[in-house]
Amino acid sequence: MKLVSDSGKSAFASVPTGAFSGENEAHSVEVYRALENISGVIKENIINISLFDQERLDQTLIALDGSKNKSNLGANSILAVSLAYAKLSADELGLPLYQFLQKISSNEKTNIPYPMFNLINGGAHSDNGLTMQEFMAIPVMEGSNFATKMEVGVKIFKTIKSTLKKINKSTSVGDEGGFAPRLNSNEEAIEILVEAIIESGYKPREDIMIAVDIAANFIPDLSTISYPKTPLDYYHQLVDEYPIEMLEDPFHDQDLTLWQELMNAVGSRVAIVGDDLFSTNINLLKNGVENKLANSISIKPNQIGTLTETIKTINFAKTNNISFQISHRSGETEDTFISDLAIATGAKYFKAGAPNRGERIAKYNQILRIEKQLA
Ligand code: 2PG
Ligand code: MG
Repeated sequence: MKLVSDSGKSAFASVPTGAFSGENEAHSVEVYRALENISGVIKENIINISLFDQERLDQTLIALDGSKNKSNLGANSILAVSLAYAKLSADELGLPLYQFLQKISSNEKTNIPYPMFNLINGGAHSDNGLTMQEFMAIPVMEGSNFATKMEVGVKIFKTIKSTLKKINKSTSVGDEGGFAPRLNSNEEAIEILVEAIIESGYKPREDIMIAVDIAANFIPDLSTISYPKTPLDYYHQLVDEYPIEMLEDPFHDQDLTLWQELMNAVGSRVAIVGDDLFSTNINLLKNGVENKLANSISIKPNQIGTLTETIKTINFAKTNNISFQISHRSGETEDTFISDLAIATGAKYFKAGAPNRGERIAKYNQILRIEKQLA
């Protein structure tokens, strides 16, 4: 959608969608309805709001919707307006978007995050039968900039492609641009990743860490992947055996005791990320902090529906020592807002899929551009 200011400047925003939306997420509506809502009732109610007051705009949108989960107007219509308004405000002030976002999130220091390259796709993002959803490489080499990390990601991506060719597996890709071969197990996917890291000339653990998004809500019975071990023991073993830095959504979001047990077992060694568990919702995160469910959160603006609420959740995470990744969705557009948001808020990680396919590359490229400006 496009927002125009009195001075004639304009800003565009487009918003993504997930393969499945978690139950706790804000609800989106059909695209045609979202567009109708924007050009109808939303336009009527925001036309007199001046720029630079993000909180006022977002509160107006929330009140206008009136539901608990943005299901009346749709989180997609609301977020698009919220993001376009931020872009337009930045432009009117003559600021790059990340600087404007840094200001409104009251963040003192920008940060260039670690990229999380999703190199093997499974779960709901492919039809290869892999139960876990994402197998990611995180270049962590001391002293390397984002540009170098990008090259490393591309190199490992290419190595996986030749490995798969050698073993006669498909090299077609899944929703997030990573390969989606039929493999025998989740461990086989992790092993291919580890081998590719070594073959590309890097040291697992020292240079590259691995993140796994289990997306457990979409695996009806977790013991099918962990058998003969319990899921808890199975994760413990994975962390012992492989250079794993992060386990995302390891359990269903109802099984809170298991989250706590995993935190007790390996929380000091790995990031345990609540994605569907928290859905970028500050109240769910508060409960997570109180009950020690996780030590990390995935931030996706469209899970909550406005920029103001997204920033509030981020700031709450920061004050409570919860690390965070800014994340894309499986169904993405070419919009690069999240790249600016990650740098502006000081995110530790940035997850935008494989270094492949335009909608993912666009986001990594925007980080590269800002890195250059900051240098
Ligand atoms: C996730 C996201 C992004 P989806 O689970 O972390 O990778 O997937 O957008 O399909 O929810
Ligand atoms: Mg996830």
